[in-house]
Amino acid sequence: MRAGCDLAIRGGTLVTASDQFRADLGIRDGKIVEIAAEIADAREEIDATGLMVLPGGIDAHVHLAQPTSDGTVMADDFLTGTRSAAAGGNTTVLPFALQVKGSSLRECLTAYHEKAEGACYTDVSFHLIVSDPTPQVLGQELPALVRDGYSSFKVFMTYDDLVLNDAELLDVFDVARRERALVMVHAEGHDAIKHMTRRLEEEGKTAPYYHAVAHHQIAEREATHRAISHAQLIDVPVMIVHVSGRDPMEQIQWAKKRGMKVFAETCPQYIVLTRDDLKGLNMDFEGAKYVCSPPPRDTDSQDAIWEGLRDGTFDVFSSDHCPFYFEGANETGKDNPRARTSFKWVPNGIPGVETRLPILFSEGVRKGRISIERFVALTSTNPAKLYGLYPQKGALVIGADADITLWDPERKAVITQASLNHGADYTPFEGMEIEGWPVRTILRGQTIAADGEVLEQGRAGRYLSRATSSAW
Ligand code: DUC
Ligand code: ZN
Ligand code: ZN
Repeated sequence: MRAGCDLAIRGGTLVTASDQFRADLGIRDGKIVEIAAEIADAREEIDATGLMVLPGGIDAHVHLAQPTSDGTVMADDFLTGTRSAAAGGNTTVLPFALQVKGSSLRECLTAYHEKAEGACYTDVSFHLIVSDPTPQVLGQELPALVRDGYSSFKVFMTYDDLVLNDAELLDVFDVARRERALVMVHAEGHDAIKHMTRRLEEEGKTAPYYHAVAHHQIAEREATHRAISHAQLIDVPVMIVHVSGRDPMEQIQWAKKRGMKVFAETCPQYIVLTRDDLKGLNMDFEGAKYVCSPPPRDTDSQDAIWEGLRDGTFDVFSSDHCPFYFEGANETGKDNPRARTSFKWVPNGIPGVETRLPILFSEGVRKGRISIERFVALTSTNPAKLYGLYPQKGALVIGADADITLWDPERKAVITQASLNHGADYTPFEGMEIEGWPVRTILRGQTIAADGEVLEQGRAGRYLSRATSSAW
């Protein structure tokens, strides 16, 4: 006799990256085992009438408990960061294990695993950040790590402590080609940013707003094209992350039109913030709350990003959750004495793992800019495919992990710091009115968050070893 389900989700509308339909969904032993018009027997059930049943959100770009060059402490560790992710409808997050220059990648990775062990509400898997591509790293560590399931890594074209020069980028791309890994590129031109920063400082333009001038869209466009050209030369797929505006996006369209395997990610800050937010109330320090790299641009770029989200220029929509305190104890926040002397000392990054899905749903689906299927593709199915987790994750199919977000498309909410679970002491999206909200997050069949409350017994997140990216 066929075993019954542990849990049946009844009466909802299932939504995938390509389809939506009314069905019940049955779960046994943490897996989806049945999708049918009606499921007969189940030990427990959830009434999902009026709700959408989505594959759990996968946030493929978050920073948690990451070491910084100046000792600034991040506002989220794995405990608070994944708690916030779960409340926001996510079942998997992919943070970065950063190689500190002079250290081995393996060493940094081991330390990072120790931080995550037993602390996660969602499943997690790590991208690597390669900051020191020594012959040992390129020849031995990186190939071995890709084979161990770390199938993606990020490289930076800016930041003193992270930047790789063109020769180093090409070397890393070579390894990615040999090992069939996916390289994520932070594309901003280092020298252009440094030049602009020096000039602005000489002119006394040191307020947070000038971060957006120094990190000019032209510097992002140039670096994006350079990364694409290097990838073309080596014949390797690349993912351009956190694309902020029209100019870099056009470079991606240029490459895609030519059939290159160039993939792209954008984030909430590029559709709902602009560089004017960095002005604060009156060019004051409040603007530091919005300092991130690349910075938000203008309304023309917002329009372009929406076009790109609709037409497939963008493959992935992530938060780039990189949380710092605004105040923070002992000068650990954005508002610290050195940052008051120049924007270049303001920690770059904003929190957003909990608000990513509501913002895209509300601004995108509710306002008719993207379909609900596209929403699922951008926030769950595509990241699962591109980062080697599909179909275990990102899919409502028999045999997949029962990672599910129940979504109320009608629920109205206002984003406020008080209502969020992250560790930061502010949200850059304060006061945003939202329509549509995740009302229950289910990880491998177990409810981990419901109505904004994260369940302590839901701290069941596991580490995921990943397969080769679909980019190959
Ligand atoms: N790059 C990121 O990916 N996140 C935050 C800051 C940065 O420069
Ligand atoms: Zn980056
Ligand atoms: Zn980031």
